[in-house]
This record gives sequence, C-alpha cells and structure tokens, in this order.
Amino acid sequence: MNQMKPGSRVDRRRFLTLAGLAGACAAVGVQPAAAEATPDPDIVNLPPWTQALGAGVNNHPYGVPSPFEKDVVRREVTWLTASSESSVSFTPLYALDGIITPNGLCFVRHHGGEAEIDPTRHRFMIHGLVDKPLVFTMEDIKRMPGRTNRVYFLECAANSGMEWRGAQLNGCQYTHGMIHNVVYTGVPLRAFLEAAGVKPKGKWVLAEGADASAMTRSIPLEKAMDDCLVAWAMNGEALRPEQGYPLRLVVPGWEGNMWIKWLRRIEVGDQPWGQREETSKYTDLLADGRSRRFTFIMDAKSVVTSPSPQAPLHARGPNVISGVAWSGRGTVTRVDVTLDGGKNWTTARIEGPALPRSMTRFYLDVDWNGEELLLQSRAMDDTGYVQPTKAELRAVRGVNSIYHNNGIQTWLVRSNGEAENVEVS
Ligand SMILES: Nc1nc2c(c(=O)[nH]1)N[C@H]1C(S)=C(S)[C@@H](COP(=O)(O)O)O[C@H]1N2
Ligand SMILES: [Mo]
Repeated sequence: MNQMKPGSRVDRRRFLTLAGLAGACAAVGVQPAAAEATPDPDIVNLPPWTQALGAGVNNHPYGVPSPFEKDVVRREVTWLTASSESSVSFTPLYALDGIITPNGLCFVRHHGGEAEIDPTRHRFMIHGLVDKPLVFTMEDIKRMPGRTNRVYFLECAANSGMEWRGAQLNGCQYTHGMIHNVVYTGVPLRAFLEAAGVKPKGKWVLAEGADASAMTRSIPLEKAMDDCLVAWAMNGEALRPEQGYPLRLVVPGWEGNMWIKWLRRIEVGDQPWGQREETSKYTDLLADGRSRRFTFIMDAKSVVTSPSPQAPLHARGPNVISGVAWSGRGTVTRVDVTLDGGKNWTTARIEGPALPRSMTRFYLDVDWNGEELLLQSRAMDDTGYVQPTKAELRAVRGVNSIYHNNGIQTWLVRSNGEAENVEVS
C-alpha cells in the first residue's frame, strides 16, 4: 500500500504546519518547534489544478470516481472458485462510509455468468396454484400500483464462510465483503400474487432467474406476501446487469441466494421444491452429521471496517473507529466496540439512518496512544439478539459449515498502525 507510515517526517511536518495555521497547537498539545522553517510547498504554492482550467462538464457523460480512488474496487479471490462465471467478487467495505453501497462497488455473485437481457424482450410470469396465470412486460410492471423505495442489505449466506476453521483472509473486503446495501425501487411481490389470485392450497413460491444457471429457490408464501419486492432500480437508477437487470427479487433480511436476479417467473406451489440451492447448497452440515436447512434469516452481525487490514491507522492521537452492523431480524439498536479483545466494551455511536434489515453505520471516537489493540464489534438488534463470539457459534454449529458465520471478528492493530485478521480465544 502506498501510504505514509505513522510518524514519518513528511507526515509530521505537514501536521505541524496545518496545526500552526489553524492556531490549534495548544488544543492538540503539539509544540510548534521548527515548523515555520520548512513550510509545506503544497500550502505555499498554487497547485497545478488552480493554475489551469479543468475539464468540461461532460468530461464523463456517466461519472466515474477520481483517479486517486482507483484502488477502491471489487476484488476476486481467484483460488476460491474454478471459474469466474460461477464465482464472487467482494465489496471494498474498508474504503466505504455511510450506509449505501455505490452501485459500481456492490459485490457480485453469479452461478452462470452475467446475463445480458434486452428489457423489451424480458417477461415476468406468475403461475402455478393461481386463479389466473399472468405474464408481464417490463412496461406492465412499471405501471403496477404500490411502487415503493426500501433500503435493504443483501448478504450472501457464505459471507465469512472461509473463516469457520480460523482467521484466514486478511481484510474485511474478503471476510465480510459479500454484502451490499442499496435503496431498491419496485413493487411488492404481493401485488402480483394478488392480481393472479393465489389458490387456498398455495403455501410456497418458486422464484426463477433467466440467466444460464436458471437459479431457483423456494420461498414460503408468508414471506412472499410480507415484504418481498420485485425491483427494477437500485440507488435511483436501473439495476446494474450484474445485479439482475432488468428485474430482481428482493427478500429482505434473508440469505442473498434467495434474491433471484434476472427474475422471470414465480410459481405458486403447496410445498418447497427441493432445488439444488436449498439441498446440496445453502444447508449447513453439523458435527453429528445432520444438516440444517431452510436457514433463511441472516442473523445480526457487524465488522469494524476501519481500521482493518486494508485500512491501517496512520497517526496516534484522535482516530475514528468505524464499522457496519446489520440484522435480518430487524433494526440494529446498539453496537459495542472493544479495544482489548472483549474485556471492556464501549457503546459506539450509530450515525445516519438505522433502518430495519439495512446496514447501519457506527463510530467510536478514540485517542490512540499507539498500544496494540484487539479490536472487535458486537451488534444487537431490536429482538434482543446479540451477535455471538466465534467460540459460541462453533460450540453449537461445529466447523463443517460454510454458511451463516456471524461470529465476532477480531483485528489485531499493531503499534505501527497495521492491522491483521486474528482470533482471540
Ligand atoms: N438468477 C440468479 N440469481 C441469483 C444468483 C445467480 O447466480 N443467478 N446468485 C444468488 C446469490 S448466491 C447471491 S449471494 C445473490 C448475489 O447478489 P448480487 O450479485 O447482487 O450481489 O444473488 C442471488 N441471485
Ligand atoms: Mo450467495
């Protein structure tokens, strides 16, 4: 990483000069010393961007981030999967703030590659145990009454799945980056089911995607009628192709696998279908050889995103510890942070909207004296659920699982500011 080491000369001189200009030396306890003797050239001279006109207003008809942010990208772990068409890229959580994931940085999980769909040729069908099977065009869907906007996290059930047997991947992008949080625009699935008229025997729905994997998942009718959305927009614009353009299912708080992308049909049935993704996959093998299935809800979880292995601390003194928390059961009501591996906990500030089944941002302002930290966060939600330690989780689940690892994450922050993925016992 091309970043200044804490306490390096350049770093300190700049800080002293800035502090001197602001007249804040006393307030931050810094001695002015020889600061004036070597003024910072970037402050004394006009920088090049002030000396010439910049690019015109349509330099980028579709805007892109500053070139200085070029490292803030989704990343793959190539050894994880055999091919990139059935793989995952991870959200760079360590570099993000607030609660909304920018569209271009939302992690991507495909089973059969990214379908490129012509929206004028896309159809959405409701059939099975209904009075009147219906087929909708995208235009029909956008004329449906009841359009709404909702912020929800989508977490792959396999998020943190590589950490079951111990600390492995060095960065919250990889340990926790199979999550994104955006505002969806769509219509409740209920509206479509009511238009078709669900027969009394109908108890489950099957959602299917139009991609090469034709992903299918069974969803209880109760959930389908409760808060599921048929969505065509994210963060105010059309869904991105990799997120299911032109249509995806939103299944708030439940595992990401059920959020069928490129949604083409909903079939109503009287029992679950037993598809691949709910039998051989997305089930958890326990220590005694039995398997948990239909583990739909994503339990409360949190992670400190900064500092973290990809976002080291750069200076002693005031620092802001930042992270995200979420719960598929409801609203995150409290996040505690420990600096000493769980001996002492302090309640963090939750800042910005704290919405049900959405990511929530927390901060803890600290004064870091350079001592080693064992940094953890612990989320609680409005059902009273408390995020467990990894030891608590393993005591119940064993270590055969891939899915639903919501254990407390630990970062060891060394006195040079660098952080590492570790576990405390
Ligand atoms: N049609 C279809 N839907 C799909 C998938 C897929 O491969 N095909 N992957 C699922 C999985 S496992 C997850 S975690 C989420 C990922 O959504 P994202 O790519 O928007 O992050 O989509 C789900 N829906
Ligand atoms: Mo997933």
